[in-house]
Amino acid sequence: MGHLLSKQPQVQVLLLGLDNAGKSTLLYKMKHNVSVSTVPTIGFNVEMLDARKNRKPIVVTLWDVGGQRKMREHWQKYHQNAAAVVFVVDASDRARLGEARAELEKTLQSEQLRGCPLILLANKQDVSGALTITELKDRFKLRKMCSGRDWFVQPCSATMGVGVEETFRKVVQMARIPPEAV
Ligand code: G3D
Ligand code: MG
Repeated sequence: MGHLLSKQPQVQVLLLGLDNAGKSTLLYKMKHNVSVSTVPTIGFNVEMLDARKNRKPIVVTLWDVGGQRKMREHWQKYHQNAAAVVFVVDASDRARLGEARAELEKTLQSEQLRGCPLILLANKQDVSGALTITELKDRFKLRKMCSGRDWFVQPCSATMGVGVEETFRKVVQMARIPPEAV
């Protein structure tokens, strides 16, 4: 909890996506690959990870606010201070792609997330038949959906730990640091 008292700039990152996409698995993997402290909470998981951006130490707080329908109304509350959004998609679940796309579109339409960078994760790449990042980009019409913001699509397998470090590096690189925090 020392982080809360530290002078290091803190960035808030939202982990979003449908239930079963792999958000909690990813969060857990990031924590154990990159290390640091946990804050137990009710209704969602939070992890604070140390990182360096522009050679300065920062603290990245990752919010996994839950993908179940009843939790989705709470996403809005976490949008305000977001430095980046990580939207996790189960790339092996073709049946729910439309639902995932609709959820992402709705999320990006939030006024508070205007211009907020997006990292789209094509998760579960270890499952045969999973959509590639190119397929996902096309199916989501991502270029059009993301006009006016930075975006990046990362393949990963949260369970295998493949693409997880790359995701964290990308998050740190793309996160917007509030000017007053530097
Ligand atoms: P959520 O937090 O987005 O709801 P979870 O999703 O992290 O709870 O993961 C949902 C299920 O998907 C879990 O399976 C988890 O192990 C699995 N999963 C997550 N990431 C991957 C991945 O990269 N590959 C594969 N094959 N499975 C993954 P269970 O069976 O525990 O419900
Ligand atoms: Mg979860």
